[in-house]
Amino acid sequence: MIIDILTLFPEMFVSPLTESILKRAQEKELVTIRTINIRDFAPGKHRQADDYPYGGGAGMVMKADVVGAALEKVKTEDSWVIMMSPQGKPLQQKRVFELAKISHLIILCGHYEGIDARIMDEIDEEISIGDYVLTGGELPAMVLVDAVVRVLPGVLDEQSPLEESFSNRLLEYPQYTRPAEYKGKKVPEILLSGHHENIRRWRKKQSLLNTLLKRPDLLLNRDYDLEERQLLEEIIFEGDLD
Ligand code: 4G3
Repeated sequence: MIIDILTLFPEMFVSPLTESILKRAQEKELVTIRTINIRDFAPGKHRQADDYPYGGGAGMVMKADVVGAALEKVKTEDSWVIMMSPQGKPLQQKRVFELAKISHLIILCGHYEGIDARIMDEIDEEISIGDYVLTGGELPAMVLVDAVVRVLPGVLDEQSPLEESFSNRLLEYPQYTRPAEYKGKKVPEILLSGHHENIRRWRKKQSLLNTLLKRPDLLLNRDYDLEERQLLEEIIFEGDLD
């Protein structure tokens, strides 16, 4: 997969892309991530990439001709062009898995009050990372890149992204590591039992309980297998829900 990020601030991406899992994924050539400076496509000695809005008002608008020239430079037959925007469809894990199958993603980061509206014909999809406004699309682009790259085959050592929270649409069960006791709190005994089937069932129940308490909306419009029905019944009749 190739990801091209079009931005006025390529320096913002340096450390997120050169640390930890995103760094390893690039070293293993599972993904090529490039940043393209939109300002490089601004003509003249001033390299002006933004201008005052027609009709007046606060802030600046990114110029369609400059952004358009940058897009034309990187676009190919296989490109899918995404713009990070508060007006986009809110990103969910399901869309992350779909985007991970595309060979060439181009991510356009708007800044200021946005980009000249005439660029919209050249955009395939607007994506939002949530209902709030940031100073630019760079942080949202990093969120999107991180979410997509982590589900590419070979990026994580385990096959965990397939059976995790939000892909089976339940929150995660609690995790514990050493020490066996912290501030008087012991690790649940079942995790030390070595009984893998009991542990699996306990974790599933904890996931259901966690989801019921923290994100009950995720339990609606979901299919339940027999075990999940039994576990939910146990949870309800044990009654320690508070
Ligand atoms: C307005 C994305 C602002 C128009 C971008 C870009 C939040 C998100 C911006 C535009 C952003 C988000 C830049 N803020 N919720 N700011 O994903 O095209």
